[in-house]
Amino acid sequence: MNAMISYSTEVQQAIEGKKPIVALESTIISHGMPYPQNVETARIVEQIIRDNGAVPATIAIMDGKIKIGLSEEELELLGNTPGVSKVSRRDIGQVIATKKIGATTVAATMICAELAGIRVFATGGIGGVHRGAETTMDISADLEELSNTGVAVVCAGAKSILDIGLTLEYLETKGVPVIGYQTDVMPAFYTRSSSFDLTFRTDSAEELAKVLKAKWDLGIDGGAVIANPIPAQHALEESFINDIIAQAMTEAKENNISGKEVTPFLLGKVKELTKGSSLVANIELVKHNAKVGAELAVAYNKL
Ligand code: PSU
Ligand code: MN
Repeated sequence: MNAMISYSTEVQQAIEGKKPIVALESTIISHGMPYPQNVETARIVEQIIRDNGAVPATIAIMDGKIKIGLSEEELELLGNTPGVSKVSRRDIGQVIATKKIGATTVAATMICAELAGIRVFATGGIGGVHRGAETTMDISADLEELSNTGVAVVCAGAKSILDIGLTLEYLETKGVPVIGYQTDVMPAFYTRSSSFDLTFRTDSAEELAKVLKAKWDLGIDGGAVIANPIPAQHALEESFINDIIAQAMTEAKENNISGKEVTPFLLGKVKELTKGSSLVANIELVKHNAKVGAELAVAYNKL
């Protein structure tokens, strides 16, 4: 095995025992939620995956290694150390070589999961094409990764800080299936729906697993987006959240936020402006994605 990859005992045993595994990202912990809710949520999400018959593998970079599966102390370090690096594809070599603490984005987590042979990954939301990208060219590396790397990402869609329509266009061009899980339309993270129809819907983890197996067995590389809407009782009111997103975007512009800071800035502002109600919604949708991710990993493992 690669000397730059280190597995937790739990994940190592799961690999040896051919058990279903669900990858989890760490940028959501370091940059997506405040302490201590970030670490608490990470622990709860791992337990949900165990309770649904799979093994969680939270991924991060520490001590010059890719860690597949984190200890309690490592989770705490990630969630409560100032200056943890946000690591996407371009940053991996640098953060390993300089032995910094790195939190992996969707893109980097997909890369690490594939290296570890893990096919299913659960998170909150993917990055995408930002609103105004026709001038800023701000398009998340997550989309390119979904095109190239063979991991299915269970998420609640893309936040409307992004241009959801352009994000779907980009994914279509890159050949990435976007599969609605018990939905016909693309969910918008805090809300269950958007105005964008999806071309394919599945209603069970077993069906989803078959779709992925058919694609990969044919040698059609690349990932898939499994779009799983936030549970209805936790969804936010659409006009409320849209006004807040608009304000967050104005503030990002006024503060000249650019590059990798854009997404964390917008996420933080939305949380502040909703007085925390967005955080509750965020936690609940991640928990739901973890459950569906575990069910998918179990079903895929049986095929
Ligand atoms: N969207 C969310 N929560 C998040 C992120 C996105 O609702 O935590 C994080 C994920 O790690 C995602 C990254 O991969 O932001 C995308 O950042 P960028 O737009 O800079 O590629
Ligand atoms: Mn960007």
